[in-house]
Amino acid sequence: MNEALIRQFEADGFLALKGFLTPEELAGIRAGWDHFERDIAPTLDRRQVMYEDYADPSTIKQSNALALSPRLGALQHSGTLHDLAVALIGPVEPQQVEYFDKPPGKNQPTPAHQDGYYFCIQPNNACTLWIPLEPVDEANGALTYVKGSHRLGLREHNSSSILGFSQGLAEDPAALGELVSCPVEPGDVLVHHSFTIHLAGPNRSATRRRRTIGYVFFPAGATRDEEAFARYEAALLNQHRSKGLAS
Ligand SMILES: O=C(O)CCC(=O)C(=O)O
Repeated sequence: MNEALIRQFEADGFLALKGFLTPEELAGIRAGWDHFERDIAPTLDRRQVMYEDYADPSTIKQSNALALSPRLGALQHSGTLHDLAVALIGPVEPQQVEYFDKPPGKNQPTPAHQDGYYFCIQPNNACTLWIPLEPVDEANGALTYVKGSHRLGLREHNSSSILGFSQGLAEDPAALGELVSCPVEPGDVLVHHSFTIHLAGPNRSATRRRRTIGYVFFPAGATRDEEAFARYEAALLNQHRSKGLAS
């Protein structure tokens, strides 16, 4: 990874890497996703795989369990994604592999948030790599960053009603910095720091999905702030209870 990109990540808190994955790497990720969707997702519980409509599998929207698909899990530990994370934050402890979709016609935005609010770690110097499986633009919910917001530290969050995002930023993100929307194509990779504020609009298209995979890397040796994490988990459970996903 060239030094200029590392400096840019440090300055902006995110990177948009065009054509980062080879066609072979992308094909492997797609195959890993297909295996997860077809064979693994149906065996998981309602909190491990979330749907806009639990009666309709085509409305799958989110999961943190993609590492259960061996091809996806393997990429946490070696290869270009792992090496990218190491180049940006130093030695890593790979965490969950996530799925973010926005089924057409369901109209759910991604509330502005900092991943670090959910992670509750010290040092909170993690990164997420975001990998689109299809073109993502303004119509189907491009990811938008607040440039330089990783330097603002952890901000206040409130409970959100959006399934999959139990917490949203308490402030107006536009008041905190320049909003940079990042349209992407398959093969591109977005990376953000755990303090970088990000959000996405709803999928306004009638037909297109918006399938993306997120690799989370903590810095090696990070410790959990157990009190903050317990608060976060309680808020998450509350949201899931209010939606009938937990008792
Ligand atoms: O894909 C999205 O809408 C949200 C992604 C996200 O929050 C993340 O990758 O940390």
